[in-house]
Formats: sequence, C-alpha cells, structure tokens
Amino acid sequence: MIVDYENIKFVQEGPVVTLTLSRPAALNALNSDTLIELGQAISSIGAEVHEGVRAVILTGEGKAFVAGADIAEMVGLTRTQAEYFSRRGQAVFAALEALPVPVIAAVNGFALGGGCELALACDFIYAGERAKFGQPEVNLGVIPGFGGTQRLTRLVGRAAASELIYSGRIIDAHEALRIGLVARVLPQDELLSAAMDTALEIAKKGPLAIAAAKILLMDGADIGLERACSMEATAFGATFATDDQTEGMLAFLQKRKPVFKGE
Ligand code: CO8
Repeated sequence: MIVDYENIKFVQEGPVVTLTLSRPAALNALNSDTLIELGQAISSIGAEVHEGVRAVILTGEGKAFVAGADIAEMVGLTRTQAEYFSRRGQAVFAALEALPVPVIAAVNGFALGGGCELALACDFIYAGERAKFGQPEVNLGVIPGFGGTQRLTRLVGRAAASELIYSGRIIDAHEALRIGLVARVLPQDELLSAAMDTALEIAKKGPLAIAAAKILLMDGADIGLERACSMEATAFGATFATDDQTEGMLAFLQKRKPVFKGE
C-alpha cells in the first residue's frame, strides 16, 4: 500500500511500513507542513496496528536523513511561536515513540539538530556508513528543541551528550556506534535491506510481547530499578493471559513455528 503525502513517502509492504522523509531540496528539513504530515502518518500507523502493521522504518531521501528543523521557517519566529513549534514537534515525536510497534531509524545521511532528535525518538538506529549525527543548534544561537537535550542524554550519558550539544560537533557513523547512539553501522547500500530484515524478524514475534517490552524499556528508564522491575513482573504476568503465550510455548514444545495472532 502506498499513501500520498507531499513531503513523506508512506509505503506498506506486508507487516512493515517505511516512511521516507522526502524534501530533498532542503535536505528533508522539518518545516511545519512536514511535521503535520509526519503526525498524520504516525496516527494512521497507530490506527492500522490491529490490521497487521508490526514495525516501522523511518529513513530519508537523498543525502540526508533530516538536516534539522527548517531554518528558513524558524528565522523570524517570536519567542511564543518558537515555543509552540518546539512543543508541536515534541508532540509528534512523542506520538512516534508511543507507537506500540518498534520504529527503526535507518539513517542514510545527515541527521542533524531536529533530524538527530527524530532518530532518537525511534527505538533504535541503524546508520549507513555515510550517516552524520550532531546537535549543531548552538551554531545558530539556539538549543535542541525537539527533545534532544533529554533523549540524547538518556541514551549516551551526560558526558557524550553535553560534549556534542555544547560543541555542535558532527560525528560519523562509527563514532556514533562507539558512544552507543546507534545499534549498527552498515554499508550504505545494505542499510535499508538490513532494516527491513530486522523489521520482518520482529514481525514474526508475538506483537503483544513486543508492545509490552517497548513500554517497559521506555517507561522503566525514568523510574527507580525496584519499581521498574516490579512493573516488569506485572507485565510478564500479563503475557500469560494472552493466546500468544500459549501458542509460543506450545509451538516450542511441539517443535513447530508459532503463529501469533496478537490476542
Ligand atoms: N533548514 C532549511 N534548509 C536547509 C537546512 C535546514 N535545516 N539544511 C539544509 N538546508 C538547505 C540549504 O539551505 C540548501 O538550500 P539551497 O540549495 O536553496 O541553498 C540545501 O538544503 C542544501 O544544503 P547545503 O547546500 O548546505 O548542502 P551541503 O551539503 O553543503 O551541507 C549540511 C549540508 C552540512 C547539512 C548543511 O546544509 C547544514 O549545515 N545544514 C543545517 C544543519 C543544522 O544546523 N541543523 C539544525 C537546525 S536547528 C534545529 O534542528 C532545531 C530543532 C529544534 C527546533 C525547535 C523549534 C523551535
């Protein structure tokens, strides 16, 4: 299935939706229209999860993933408008993060500023060898505004995050791997197929289990270990109230592949 947006390509192949940011003349920079479309695409995926969407791949067309929020659109914003723009972007990224299926960022090129923040709102990042990451907002006299000060710090720790955010330094895919920003670095021409292979592998698993694990990974990171482990025990118990648990364990014992229904 292909859905038409102006700045985003939405393609569903079986259980996997690929969203491609496609505004190559501005290196896929996020302007208001693109953010609105991204929000619409995310809501439509959320509504289709029960119809069999099991994973999402987010990537960019051309030499950029996303080169940031659109500077030409931001230059004249008032203080109030800038805060509103920041909150609107944060709401879209939060909706992406809250999807009950994994989202893989396949970073094909520049992921700068809001682009790096968009990748950070995904569950994990695969980087092509030409990928570049950074939070260069201080070069423009501003700070990250789409969650970067928070998500980057939570992912790579305060030392690496503060060094990147204060210096505006751009790093390559291998350095991003070293600091734990990305999960894998791939040859450029294998990036999308590797993301698709992983997405299809995820699609074979019990979707309720994946959704439960995603909530625990996200919410558990912000609370104490004891409470987080307690949440895990509750969620673990809840998986035993699903048909998928019975199917998964019986299939193992009967030496066959499970057929999960998400029930
Ligand atoms: N916004 C608007 N246009 C952009 C952006 C952008 N972020 N990035 C690139 N473009 C445009 C260029 O202006 C250029 O347009 P044109 O051809 O009309 O002159 C076109 O894309 C191609 O770019 P370049 O010619 O610069 O390409 P290069 O290969 O020479 O350089 C770079 C690529 C290094 C990526 C360079 O374009 C660059 O430095 N871009 C800006 C990167 C940046 O600073 N990003 C952070 C923006 S701020 C941000 O994201 C804040 C997020 C939070 C917002 C909160 C709301 C208030």
